[in-house]
Amino acid sequence: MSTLPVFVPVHHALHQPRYDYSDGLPPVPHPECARRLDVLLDILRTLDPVMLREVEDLAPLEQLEQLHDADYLAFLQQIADSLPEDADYLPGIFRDDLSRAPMPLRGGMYCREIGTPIGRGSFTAARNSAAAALAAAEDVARGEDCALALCRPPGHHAGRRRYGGYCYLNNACLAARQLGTHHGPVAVLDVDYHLGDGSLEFADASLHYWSLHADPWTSYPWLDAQATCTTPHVHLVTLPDGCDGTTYLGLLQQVVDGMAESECRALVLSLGFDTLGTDTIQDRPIRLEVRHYRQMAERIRALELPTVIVLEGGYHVPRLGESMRAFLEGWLA
Ligand code: OKP
Ligand code: ZN
Repeated sequence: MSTLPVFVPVHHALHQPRYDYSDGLPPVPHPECARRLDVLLDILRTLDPVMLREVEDLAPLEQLEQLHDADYLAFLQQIADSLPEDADYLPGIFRDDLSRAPMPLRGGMYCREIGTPIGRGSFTAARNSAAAALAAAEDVARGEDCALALCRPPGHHAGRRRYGGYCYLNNACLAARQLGTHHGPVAVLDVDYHLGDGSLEFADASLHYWSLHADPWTSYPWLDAQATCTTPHVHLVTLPDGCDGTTYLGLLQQVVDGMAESECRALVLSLGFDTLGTDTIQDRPIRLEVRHYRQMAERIRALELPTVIVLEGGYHVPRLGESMRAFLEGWLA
């Protein structure tokens, strides 16, 4: 059994959003908490094949600009720098173009929803999270068959000039672009509960997007995915309400078979554990159990593609560690 490098963004706790306003008032304590990574690290330290690698650097702005617009990145940097220590920033008005407005209003042209506040450390943490994904991609580009990045904050809802869904920078697509320069077309497979509407924006001939997700019309990100998706190279599977492990694994197998037929020779896996039946983030029920993550991993591993695994969601903190353990038991078997 080979060792698995696991990249940890050591500055993630600089990002501590206090409240999630996305379901209205009163807000709830923010589910995308630093504790998520603490419990994952607790379990990973007990696993023999895992080699933890701390990432201290921040993804360079020039590299981020290959995916995100420069004015968007400058906004994130400037608004974060302007904030006092304990503030959570949300824009007060939402329009397509606020480029002449004062900085505190400009967020309204980049922000998708009010569940994703910006704090003083958020952009630093997001760049550190992106750096972890890039470090994992570099390892795989150099010949490692798999590397895992414990990205926090997550990334799959972040678009070219949009943040939301707890995401600021698209870690998975950054990794895919990095990998693509070495491997040709890269598949991004997204098994997070939510459709990655940010990743969808980056799909093209060199980045194919495959996703299984709860109905995006009746759960976050609340959109008509087929209409949104204008490019080919996108394969979307909507999970039925109440979907159990058996149904899920059957649908996953169809996706995996399709990927095997595709020309992709490398994989970025957007791994979210919010498909777990007990995760209260869910708008519609998807009922996976911890043991199903093992089978999920076995099926994806069977593709035998060089793989970068990037953490996305998963908010039932007491079950997060065992979910990751089950996944890695399947992956490393
Ligand atoms: C981010 B990721 C549900 C509120 C949902 C946004 C969820 C973002 C999920 N009642 N708010 O894909 O895990
Ligand atoms: Zn999610």
